[in-house]
Amino acid sequence: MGLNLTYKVLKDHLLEGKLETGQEICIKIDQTLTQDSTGTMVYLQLEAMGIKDIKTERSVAYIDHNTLQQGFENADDHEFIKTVAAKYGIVYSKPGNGICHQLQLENFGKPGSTLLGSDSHTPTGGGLGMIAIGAGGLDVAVAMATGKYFMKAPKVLNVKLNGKLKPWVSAKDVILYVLKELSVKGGVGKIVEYSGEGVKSLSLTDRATITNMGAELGATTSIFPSDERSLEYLKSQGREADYKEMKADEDAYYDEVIEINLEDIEPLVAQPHSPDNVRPVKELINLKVDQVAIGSCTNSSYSDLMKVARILKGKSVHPDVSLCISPGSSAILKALAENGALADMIAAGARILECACGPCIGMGQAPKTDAISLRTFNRNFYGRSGTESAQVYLVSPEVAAISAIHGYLEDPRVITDEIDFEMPEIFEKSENLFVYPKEDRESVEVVMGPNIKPFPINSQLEDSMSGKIVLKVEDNITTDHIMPSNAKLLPYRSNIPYLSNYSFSTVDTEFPQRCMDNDGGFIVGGDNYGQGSSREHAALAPLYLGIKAVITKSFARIHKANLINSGIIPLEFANTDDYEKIGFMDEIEISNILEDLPKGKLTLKDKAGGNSIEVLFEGSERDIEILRRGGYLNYAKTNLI
Ligand code: MIC
Ligand code: SF4
Repeated sequence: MGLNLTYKVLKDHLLEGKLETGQEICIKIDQTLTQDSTGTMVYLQLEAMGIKDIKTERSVAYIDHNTLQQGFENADDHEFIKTVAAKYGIVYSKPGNGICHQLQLENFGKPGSTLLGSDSHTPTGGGLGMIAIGAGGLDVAVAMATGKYFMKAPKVLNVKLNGKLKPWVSAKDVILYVLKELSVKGGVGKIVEYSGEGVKSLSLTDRATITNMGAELGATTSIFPSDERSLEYLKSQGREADYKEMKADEDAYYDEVIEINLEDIEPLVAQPHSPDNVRPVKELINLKVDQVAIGSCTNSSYSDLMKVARILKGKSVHPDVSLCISPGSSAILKALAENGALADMIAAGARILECACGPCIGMGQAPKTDAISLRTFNRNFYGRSGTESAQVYLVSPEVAAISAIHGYLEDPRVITDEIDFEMPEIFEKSENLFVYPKEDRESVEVVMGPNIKPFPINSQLEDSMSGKIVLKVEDNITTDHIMPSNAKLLPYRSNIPYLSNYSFSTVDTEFPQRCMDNDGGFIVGGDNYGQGSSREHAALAPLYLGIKAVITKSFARIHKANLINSGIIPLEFANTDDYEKIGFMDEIEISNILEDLPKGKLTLKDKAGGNSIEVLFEGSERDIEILRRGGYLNYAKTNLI
């Protein structure tokens, strides 16, 4: 049987291991990206590795998350990243230039290449035929230092697209449809590969919307073939030379196949508080809306915003609605300014925000108490908007724009006018917001302001551990629960001691203090624990608080890797019913760890209930060695560098 596209790219990049599903492989990483909120930690770790040069072809450091400079903290972080980038030969993207994934696609995306990014939506690059994976910061630092990334060869889920979308149905509805079908854990351990006749009808940025939100499926990444539409896009970015046709063999093998007829899809909405809680828009019309936010790495492309501008043209935003729009990149904003679309948005009453993540990560525009907020973003987890009582609904740009005018959730199929606009033949870019590294890097001095604090490093694994269950939580706990992000906390991403005071603060405010009082302990969780962000702070803050192991029904991929990288053992119940047998504040003990870990089976003794519970460790030999050494940094320093 022939190769699918995923395995073709993996094969071209294979450095170690056998390319068989489930086996650990090491692949060559061509490009990396970081953004500021995870980047400070990545570069502190890179510095700690003591290397001189990076091994990747292109590495870029973006500033897009913490762009508000209310105090010195964010500015300190930016300066640190800027100087570190100059030292190692990394391109630096200034605040205001745009959102990392949009910029990476426009400026550096290359069909057939690999990209590792310290942000979970790095799979956006899959729209251009790349294997683009989101990972924890330490994995990205190691990829820069060595050019290597270790992963389990994934299963490949083929989504075959037939037909064509109907008017007013968009790429966002396609991915919401897939999420409804597969759920937020449907993609775990898999790469989602799109194929079929329907692919041709989707523009490059449509494809990027779909691969971007594949992160919400829990998938390792998603990928589209690279074809004429990719060439068209690369031409418009002045990068025709980077084009390469990429597609699966005719008789390619797939572990699973699902078929979707694009004609069956209608405008959809993801209701609070999960991206897979999807329903047709038509069933929820008349929901009164307070805020509409358009933008984010999912839906802030030129064509997304042109559609919005055309819907708003000559109309007024409803008096009760606050509409804010954040363009994905400075090149897009410039094009909208030049062709008058920006003026149409402003005339309609939209608030134009800078080109950055903004409200998507709670950096400003927190909605009012109990607000209904419609967003074109990818996540609507509890509390993420910055307002705990807000209800966030995820929609397409078309639904967002028409709803902003009407003041309640509206189906865009009520619009009778045709929308039409031309794509620019070429996007003229101003390179002024990128800083390319200079030849002479020797003299660069890395500047670390007072906001930047040392990060915790674990010590060698001990053979037995005991302590209390200091927290017991339900299914689908997100990294936004474990380490919340909002305008008040984001400036402390380079300051784990401060941040750890807020770990699980929307779940249980006593958690950090309880950890201090009990000399750390253990966390028990349900299914899909740690879904969402790639932020390794969700492992580093618990490490700082003394958490030794996390026992769950199942983990989300990036968070599990981050726990291992921090030297915290991720364990799963052999029998998920045992979740009920362990109680909050029970005293537990796990012994014989060094011998049992390689066997993948450990015994947890619950001292209070007298129960012996079997727990599983699923990981490679290398993962076990990392845990033994007390984390990936210790391991990388001696084994990889
Ligand atoms: C997110 O969308 O949750 C973020 C903020 O981009 C995160 C990264 C972070 O927490 O800094 C992500 O997706 O990885
Ligand atoms: Fe930024 Fe939001 Fe995209 Fe995360 S999901 S990278 S916060 S725009």
